[in-house]
Amino acid sequence: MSNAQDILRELGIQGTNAGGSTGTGRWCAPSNVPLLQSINPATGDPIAGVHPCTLPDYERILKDSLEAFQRWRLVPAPKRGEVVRQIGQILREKKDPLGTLVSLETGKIKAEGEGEVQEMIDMADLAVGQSRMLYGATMPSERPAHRLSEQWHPLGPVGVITAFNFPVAVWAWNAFLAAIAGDTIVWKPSPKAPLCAIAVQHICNRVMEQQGFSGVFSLFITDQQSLAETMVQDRRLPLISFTGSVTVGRQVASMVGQRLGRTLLELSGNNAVIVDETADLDLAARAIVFGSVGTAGQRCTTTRRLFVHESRTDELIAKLVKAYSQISIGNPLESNVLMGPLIDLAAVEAYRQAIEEIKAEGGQILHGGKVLPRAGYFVEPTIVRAHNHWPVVQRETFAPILYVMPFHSLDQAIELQNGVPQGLSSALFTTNLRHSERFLSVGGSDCGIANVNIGTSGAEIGGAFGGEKETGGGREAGSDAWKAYMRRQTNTVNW
Ligand code: UN1
Repeated sequence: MSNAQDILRELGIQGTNAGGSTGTGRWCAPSNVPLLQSINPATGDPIAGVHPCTLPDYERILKDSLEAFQRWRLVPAPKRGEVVRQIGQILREKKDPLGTLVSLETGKIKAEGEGEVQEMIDMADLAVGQSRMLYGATMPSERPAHRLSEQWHPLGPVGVITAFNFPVAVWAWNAFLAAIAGDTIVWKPSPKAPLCAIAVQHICNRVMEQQGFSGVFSLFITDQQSLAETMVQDRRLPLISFTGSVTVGRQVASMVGQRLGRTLLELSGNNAVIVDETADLDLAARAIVFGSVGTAGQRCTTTRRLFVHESRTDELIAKLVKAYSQISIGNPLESNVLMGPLIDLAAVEAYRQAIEEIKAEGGQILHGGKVLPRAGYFVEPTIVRAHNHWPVVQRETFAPILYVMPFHSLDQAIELQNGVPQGLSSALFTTNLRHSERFLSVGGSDCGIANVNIGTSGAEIGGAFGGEKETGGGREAGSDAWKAYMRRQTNTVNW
């Protein structure tokens, strides 16, 4: 790809863009609401503007989505799968430009931007297959001459609220399953990454126009909390899938709970790696660096805490510090760069505050700890010796800060790992079979994801993705996550 302008043009992004759409030719008209600027976090410069939606826009989008649902739910599921297959096909063609836009708008490195588009493609493939496997079950009835079974029906228009850090993949996890399930989708992307969403909407519009549909995939961009709340409180959306912080997730859960709707929550993680006395340290170090520095520490699966056996602590720290000092930080589109910027000034502030809190607690900074004095929102990846009970360690700071803590027994390490409010991802590095099984057993990791000899981030879409406790309990992507987007009906027939 040559330059940013060509890429934007190829994806249908203009200097200013409408922020809402339900199909080709069905974009919201500009209003007098102040323009939303998409900012390149590597420079602080604007990329393009977006007209945020108004309340009347939202009403029109919902109306289209409801009408489309009435038709879409009647389309045979494998045919719905075929539509998703076609979207996946265009994503294959647009992988390079869309991956570049993800990198440009969020600051993640190009390889990660492309990886995200690949995740969308994989998710489309999974959804195509799933469209032929929306299995119900039959059960023996206790009554003679009766048949007892269950089936899965489409649920309705679903609201999908995504975060800036995975601006396209998380939508795909939700939207492709919802679409093959017969639902329509209203997407509220993060106002920090609106252009990625607009680019995806253009792709969906193109395919849906060919199919004679509008309103199946809809876009609703707003930076107004009150409009987001209107969406969350809307009874016409039986399911709200929300990815973001625990603080906002709690509000979403209580608003949706109030109307007894369904939520699918994917909230903060506070993920730990445990390295025991038998671990392959080179393998562990590579995974820890990838897990803690990747996406500049802004994944919900980022490795934030490291528990290392006291006999290996010095050796592992030496390896990590060496690796950290070789990480090139800079323009995420340059091929040698391994870490880009944080998303915005607020994120840099949260990093700075965490570092101050660590110092006040008496934490020893082993590497990094500074905001970089340059344009854009760059910070140093940081390693700190800390204690698990410190409030700063107990919460998720969306930045590349790794807390290192020694332990003496595996039971102690597991207790410390589980001793936080969040429960998303976890990993043990060991060559001891008993340790591995103990970690995965009922008394082991309490997280939604528990890995052995592979790090906390980089989950494949084939498994169900999500976590326990304050992470919210939702599951997205593979396995039987599709069931969240459908309603189960139990049928008894007296024949
Ligand atoms: C997120 O940060 O919201 O496992 C999702 C991973 C990615 C998904 C992260 N596949 O790191």
